[in-house]
Amino acid sequence: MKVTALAAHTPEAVRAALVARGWDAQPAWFAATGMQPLVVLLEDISDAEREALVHWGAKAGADVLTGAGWALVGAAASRLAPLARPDRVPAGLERLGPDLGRLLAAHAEPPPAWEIAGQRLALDHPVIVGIINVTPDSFSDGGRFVAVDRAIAQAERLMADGCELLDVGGESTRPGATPVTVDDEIARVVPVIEQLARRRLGPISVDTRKAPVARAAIAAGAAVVNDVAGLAFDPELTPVVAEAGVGVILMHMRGTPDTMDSLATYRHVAAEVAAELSQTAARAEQGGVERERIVVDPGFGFAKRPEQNFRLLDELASVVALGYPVAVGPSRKRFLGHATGRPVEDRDRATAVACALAWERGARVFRVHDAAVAREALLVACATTSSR
Ligand code: PMM
Repeated sequence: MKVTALAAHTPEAVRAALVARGWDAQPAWFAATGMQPLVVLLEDISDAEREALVHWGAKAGADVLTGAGWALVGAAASRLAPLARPDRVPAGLERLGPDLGRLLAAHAEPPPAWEIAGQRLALDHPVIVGIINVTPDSFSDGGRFVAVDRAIAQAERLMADGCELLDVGGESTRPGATPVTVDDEIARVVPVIEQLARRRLGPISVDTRKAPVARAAIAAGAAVVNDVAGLAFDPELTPVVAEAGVGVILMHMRGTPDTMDSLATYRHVAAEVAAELSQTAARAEQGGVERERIVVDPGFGFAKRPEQNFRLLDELASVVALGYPVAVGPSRKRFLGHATGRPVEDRDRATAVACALAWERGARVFRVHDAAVAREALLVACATTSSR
């Protein structure tokens, strides 16, 4: 007899073993994803549901750990599937169906594309978003055209380096940053967006929390609104996004940039960020934003301490399992400096590694300052995981 361990973190290993033994590609893929081990955390469950789960787990050969109000269930995806089917679910576990069904569907078939205004971005490869920050000093009288020229030059470089979206921002979201008025923010970003659109550089995203800024940016040609507040800062922003039919990035944070550091209190950061993002996305959909236009982002550095950012990156699967495409923005952030000891101007290699790790864990959209270095890392990561 010959015994070989297969990689368990990817269905590719089982698929390859089956194809090597004559299976057709499609059934081999379905069988392989079905064999993938999954672990789900169930919360707010009753004693009766706990009992029913333990009973089911013993029969189905699934691992079930429970405590008051919660259960952890570990099993192959194919074993969990009956729990999500109304005709197969054991008595007493009916409440599990909808959420578990969504999770299993996202696992088997991740979203293939992201719909932004007038265009769809395919997600079978890394989508790189280039950062264009329109800095305050560029706003002083007479400096405005210099600022626009500088932004255009930066945009040309980012597009040449492989970006598929340009994210223009006019408000610093660092703690303690001077607040920017709506008029100032519009005056910073709109001339840049107009010039980008005129030169057909883009598509363009606007990094803002404010409805009037988003409205002006969309009128100037923006196809995406990237909101670090997940549409929670300005209640008027949801209808603007919904009515314009633009794409949206819903980022996770707690509080505001000034209060967020004191809110970095988690018992299990990945599970809590995923749960909070799930509510954010549900609110956006209730507000009329189409599901296909939504991307979620764990918000590295926003209300997270360095070690929490690393846990979140490692456990990104919890966010990916929500079923929306996932964006990440680790670029040059402090937590990378924590691990490498490098200053902010020397963190592009660390950024590229973080992006590659995030791709491997399911992220598809990457917001970076230096696209060339990140792209190389992502090309290697993508080539590694996409053998089919
Ligand atoms: N980070 C910053 C600003 N905007 N948007 C998204 N979607 N995700 C991020 O992580 C993010 C963001 C802060 O970084 P910067 O000041 O370097 O732009």
